[in-house]
Amino acid sequence: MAKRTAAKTKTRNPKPLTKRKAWKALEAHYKKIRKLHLRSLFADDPKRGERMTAEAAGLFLDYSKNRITSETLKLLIWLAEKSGLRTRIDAMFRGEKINITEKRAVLHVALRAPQGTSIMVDGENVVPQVHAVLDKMTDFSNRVRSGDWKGHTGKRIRNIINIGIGGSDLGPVMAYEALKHYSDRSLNFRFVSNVDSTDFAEAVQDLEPSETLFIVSSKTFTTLETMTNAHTARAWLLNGLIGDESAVAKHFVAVSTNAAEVSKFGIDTANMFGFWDWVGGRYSMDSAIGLSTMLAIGPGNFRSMLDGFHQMDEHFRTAPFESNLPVLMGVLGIWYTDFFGAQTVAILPYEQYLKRFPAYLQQLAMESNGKHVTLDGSEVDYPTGPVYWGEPGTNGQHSFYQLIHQGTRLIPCDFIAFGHALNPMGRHHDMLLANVFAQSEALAFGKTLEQVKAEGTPDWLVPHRVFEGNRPSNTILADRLTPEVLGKLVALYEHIVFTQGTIWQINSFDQWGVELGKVLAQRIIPELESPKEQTLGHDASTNNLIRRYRKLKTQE
Ligand code: G6Q
Repeated sequence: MAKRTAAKTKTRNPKPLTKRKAWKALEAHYKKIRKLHLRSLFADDPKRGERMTAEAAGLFLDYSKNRITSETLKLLIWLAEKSGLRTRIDAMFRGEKINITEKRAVLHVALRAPQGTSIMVDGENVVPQVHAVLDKMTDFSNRVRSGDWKGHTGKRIRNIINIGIGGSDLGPVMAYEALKHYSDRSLNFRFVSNVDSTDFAEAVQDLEPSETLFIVSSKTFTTLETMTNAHTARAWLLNGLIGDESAVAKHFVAVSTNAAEVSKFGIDTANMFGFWDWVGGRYSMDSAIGLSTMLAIGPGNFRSMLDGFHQMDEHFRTAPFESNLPVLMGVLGIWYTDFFGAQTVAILPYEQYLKRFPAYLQQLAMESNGKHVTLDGSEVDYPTGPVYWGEPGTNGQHSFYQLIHQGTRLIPCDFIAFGHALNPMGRHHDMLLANVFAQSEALAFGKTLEQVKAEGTPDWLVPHRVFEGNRPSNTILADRLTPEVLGKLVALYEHIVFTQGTIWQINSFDQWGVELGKVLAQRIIPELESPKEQTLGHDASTNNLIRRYRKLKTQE
């Protein structure tokens, strides 16, 4: 990889998106082809199913079941080019401060940059720092996994609890579930995020404090939920170990950027794993925030996950847009969101281990692209980030797929499937894959009135059994779910989000909505807890709810 140095690139986009020639051309094109059915698109081009595919770093993408023609794709790619996507990709990889509202670089790609490469931030190469933290995590993980690291009473650590929320929780939970097959089964992993005390109570109810290690994961180390849970964890530990404060050192480690707060909490900063302000929370699962992942799957597997991320980064950075997976999927998302008016995207992994993947992508995409002003602060006049949701197949088929097939909304779907099961048994995997292929086929082609009639369906029932079809989907196929493949998949979606954020001209890297929630709750806490009723300055509804809660609290 070439040495990259920060230089000033214009991040503001001078021409409003909807005034671009490419946008106007897409509007006109949409009017022409919006009624075209996938049935005729496939009938007119027998090679479409092979032609509209792309492959990179072992991920195969079939995008032929989208409501597009070759012309659509050309126009969408033109739009991406004219939106300065290439320049912005380069700016990100060079370490420029493209997160303009927080004046920060956006360098999750540096977290997986191989040793010996160079990415400069404020005149300093950050890659050696990344590897120093990785080495420290490796050493710690090896000590815990081998039993060398002992608890305060000399017992081996058996339970590891990650305390964190949002970006400091969803990645670790998703990766633990996704890679459970590769995890050390002699260790128990739990994740506490919610400030609801049930989360903590259930996580520890069958655990022995002397065998339990807490990882307090918080970039800021000031987040209400995490700090409340961390203090409760400390009290639980000390209570279990009969109050010896020195036990904290053996049972608590921290992952944070805030050394001062970590040591204030009582954690030795020697047991702190750092990261940097240029790693956004939702882009941090491959930083030290992934310490629980490394403890579960081991340092070797963690590094192959990083390698997977890096392979997708390099593909995104260098491949022509026409065959660039994140760009293709990104522009297709723009096509449905901004031209067809689709409001959601369904993520449908046909792999049980990916059961938390939709929830993870929900934060990645919705916190990043849930924005209504452009980089220069003007209100957008087009829809931005859609709602992400989903469940693993085949379970979803027996619940919400009905609405995707026959409802009144257009819901583009991403199907994710693998050539091999990690726990092969009999015919299960063939059945699983038969279902994924059958679903995308049925969504695209449906069932016509004539077909339903020909089946001998009574006339009154015919309309109910007709499937309009023309429901778009992507299918991603990979060999099997490994740490490396997980890295590729996550990086793929990170860069889809980046592609779309760039075209929408928004800042995908701040989260003022999340910050607002953090501040507002702090204001109400004393109003709920003060012994004397306070003068409340909220709206009438909030004031009333606060008063009612105070009354409820006093009743048995
Ligand atoms: C992610 C967000 C948010 C954040 C949490 C936890 O991009 O910024 O989800 O990760 O609010 O923040 P801390 O790690 O600072 O506790």
